[in-house]
Amino acid sequence: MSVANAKQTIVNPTIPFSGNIVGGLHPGDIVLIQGTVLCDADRFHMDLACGSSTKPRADIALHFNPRFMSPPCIVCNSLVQECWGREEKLDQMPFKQGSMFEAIILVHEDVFKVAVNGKHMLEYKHRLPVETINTFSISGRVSVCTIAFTPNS
Ligand code: 9QG
Repeated sequence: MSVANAKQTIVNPTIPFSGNIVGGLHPGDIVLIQGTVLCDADRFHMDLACGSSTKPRADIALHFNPRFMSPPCIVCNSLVQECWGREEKLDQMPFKQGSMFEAIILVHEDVFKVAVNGKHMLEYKHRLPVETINTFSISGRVSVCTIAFTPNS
C-alpha cells in the first residue's frame, strides 16, 4: 500500500496520538497505519472517533483493539454516549509482539474492512454515521512510523 496519493500523512507520532482527519472520513477512504508492536505489549488500540472531547468522551465509531493476553484476540467495539456496546471479537492475532505491521482500514458504505499485513482480517458494520468521524487516535504498547489517509479516487 502506497502513501503517494495520501491527502494527509502523519510521520513518527508520539504515542498516545490523537489527531484531526482533514476533511473527515468518507466511504472509499483508506487509513494506513505502519508501526511496530512493542515487545512487552499487552494491548494497543486505534480509534476512529467523532470529535476529540474527553469530557464527555467523544463517540468512537471504530475501536480496534488487539489484545495479546491469552487467548490473543482482536476486540472491536463502538463507544456511544460514553458507553461501550457489544464487543465483536476475532480469535486470531495477526500482530506479533516486537514485529512491524501494516494495517489498512477500508471505509465502505456499510462496513469497515480491516486488513493486516496484506490479509483481510475482519469487517465491522457501522454503528455510527461515517460522516461524523473526524479524529484518529492510537495508543497502548505500540510505536507508529506512518499514518496516511487516502481519499477515494
Ligand atoms: O473493557 O473494553 C472495548 O469493548 C473495555 C476496555 C476498553 C475497551 C473496551 O476497558 O479500553 O477496550 O477506552 C477504553 O476504555 C479502552 C482503552 C471492557
